[in-house]
Amino acid sequence: MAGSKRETVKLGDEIVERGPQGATHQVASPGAPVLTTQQGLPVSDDQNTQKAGPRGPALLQDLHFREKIFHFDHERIPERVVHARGYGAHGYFELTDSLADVTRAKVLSEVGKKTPAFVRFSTVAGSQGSFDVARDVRGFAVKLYTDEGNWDIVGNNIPVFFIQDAMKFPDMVHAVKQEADRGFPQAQSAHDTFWDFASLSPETTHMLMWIMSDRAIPRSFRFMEGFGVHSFRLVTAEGKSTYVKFHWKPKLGMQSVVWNEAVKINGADPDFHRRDLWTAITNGDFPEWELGVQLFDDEFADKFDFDILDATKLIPEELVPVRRIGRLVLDRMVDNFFAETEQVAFCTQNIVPGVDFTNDPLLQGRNFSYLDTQTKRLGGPNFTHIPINAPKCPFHNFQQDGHMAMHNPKGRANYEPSSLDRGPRESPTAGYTPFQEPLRDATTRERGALFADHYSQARQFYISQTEPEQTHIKNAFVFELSKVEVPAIRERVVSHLLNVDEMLAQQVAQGLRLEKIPQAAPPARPVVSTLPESPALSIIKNGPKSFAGRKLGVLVTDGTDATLLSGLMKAAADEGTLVELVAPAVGGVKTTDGKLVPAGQKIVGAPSVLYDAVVLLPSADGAALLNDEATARDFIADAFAHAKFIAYVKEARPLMERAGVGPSDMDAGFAEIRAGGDFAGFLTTCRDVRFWDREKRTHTV
Ligand code: HDD
Repeated sequence: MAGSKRETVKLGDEIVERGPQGATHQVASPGAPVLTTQQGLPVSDDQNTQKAGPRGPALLQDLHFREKIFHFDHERIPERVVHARGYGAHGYFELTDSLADVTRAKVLSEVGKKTPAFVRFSTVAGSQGSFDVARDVRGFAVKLYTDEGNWDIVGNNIPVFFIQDAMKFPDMVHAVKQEADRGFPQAQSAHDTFWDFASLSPETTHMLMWIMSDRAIPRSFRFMEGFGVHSFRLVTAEGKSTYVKFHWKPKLGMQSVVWNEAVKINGADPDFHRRDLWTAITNGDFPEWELGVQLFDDEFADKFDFDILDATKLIPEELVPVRRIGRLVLDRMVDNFFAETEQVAFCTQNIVPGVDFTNDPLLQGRNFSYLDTQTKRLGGPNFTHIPINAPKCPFHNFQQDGHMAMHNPKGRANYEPSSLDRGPRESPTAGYTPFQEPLRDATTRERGALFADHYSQARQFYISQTEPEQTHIKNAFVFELSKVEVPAIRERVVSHLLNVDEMLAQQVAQGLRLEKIPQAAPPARPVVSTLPESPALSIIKNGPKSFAGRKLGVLVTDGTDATLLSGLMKAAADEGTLVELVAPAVGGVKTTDGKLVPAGQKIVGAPSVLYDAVVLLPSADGAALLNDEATARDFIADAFAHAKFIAYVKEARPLMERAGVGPSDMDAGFAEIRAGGDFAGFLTTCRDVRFWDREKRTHTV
């Protein structure tokens, strides 16, 4: 057949096979599989449709073409209505401290046991193809494949939520997503409808403080906390309940980017967070979190200033310490993104015996929504048959049929009780029994009285931040509200902020140039202004203890000092820091020892926003070559503006001046590296992540 004739040709340094139509293939290795249709029919030609003659019309009888295009046409499934953009990885959970005294859940009782896990991180508002570093909450959804069934902790990187009652979820999501008429903005809360809804819903105030903080622009999934958000219950075999809040604490400490960086990262690398997780795991640098629990009883719940059923409130760690009971390690990327990350179906209703729900009205609404949405998204009730969703423990039931049924009951009796086959039976002892909570009240749509306090914890969050963090919150409000077109909405937000912190409200009003400060919104309950600072709420106070897992961007040119470069590589390896060489060409640079050192990036594609700190190691000639390269100047100017630590050799100084960083700008965030340079000292300084004092000089409006 004409279509299958092949000849061998040389392409670059490779020998390849070329078909008559010009497409080239690697030379087939012996025993390589033959391409087939989905029915297993071997394919002779995958390049050309069947036609009536070489120039003739295509023939409908081409079954291979029809099957291929039909399948392609059906490749997409509905994206998640929220959390559409996400990234998942496999790993395990290992219990280090038993909770057997408060729960019958085996996964929380057997110390040392490793339970397989799958985690999906996500942004909330953006579509699947949006960018990673949006200002947004991050989803932190964990599926634990326990011996007693799948347990999903479907949480976020922020411990509180926008709303108190699931009834408001569709409104809140409609408001934050693209506006209904114009279909934009994408993956942003900085627009009228979001702030309109938020400013008319004072219960959002606490969450607004969090999403205007740097928590909403994490440096990486690896550097953020996770929270189960709601109060759940742990229950013993005897039916005794203890309330619990779940926390995931990152081993690497917390770290965020700054807003101007986020804006630029999204252009330079929209997959910044995905790439980070992929790189870390494929390099064997497995990210890890500790599972922490806050345990408390009814007596605490009754005395607490807030309702523990209200998901807009948290329990300060200083009041109920977080007990660390296990570790979650992510050590394997998926084999196929669609099969696993896209098809994974988290459901808050997936719990195990010994874990139970509370009457939190947000949680109870979620328990309906997740199952429902998977049916739509994954096409039917058998989404649990997809390998990523199937339990890893034995499971038996009489549910049958439906689209794509993969696990089908065997035998005659597909029901119980039955006397015909010895099928699965219920177990009053092993089975899940709901916590027996007495029901007291008459049917109502009211909320608990304490739910009406919307400002006290918002204030507590704000006063717990360091000065740079407070400035970032203020700047974020000003940025977002400056994108809001309706002045009344801007004023309404300020009227709520007056109940949080008067100075903050004034600064935001000033940043927006409001002519007069509006009146404070009347609080539905008096604001408790005596809540003490909670250091656990600050990122900077809980930052890294080392520079491990972070990335250095090193500007090199021909003539870069080979000894300095190898000293830097060694110091970075000792600290566990990744190094990426940024050069005029990706092929690399010739260092002083005459060797060609390959680069990781060409300067035009590697702005310094992609790195946690930078090192400028050009030769004098190399620096002169870059003098008129705008991206090289931006590299330095941005590193300076983003308060990064900068190490440099004296040869870099003219280029630094050209970038607007002269001798009078050199602060303690700079380190000059001389012959035999001390990179270890520089990397120790980098543990502080940024030289925050500089920000006051670089961001003045
Ligand atoms: Fe939700 C997805 C987290 C409230 C309805 N939610 C979803 C995901 C996360 C969260 C992490 C993505 C899971 C994945 O990676 O597949 N959601 C939360 C948290 C909430 C919350 C922490 C408040 C504490 N969610 C919430 C409410 C409702 C939903 C109140 C509806 C009443 N959420 C959904 C959903 C999604 C979802 C529509 C979309 C895709 C999916 O479930 O699988 O059912």
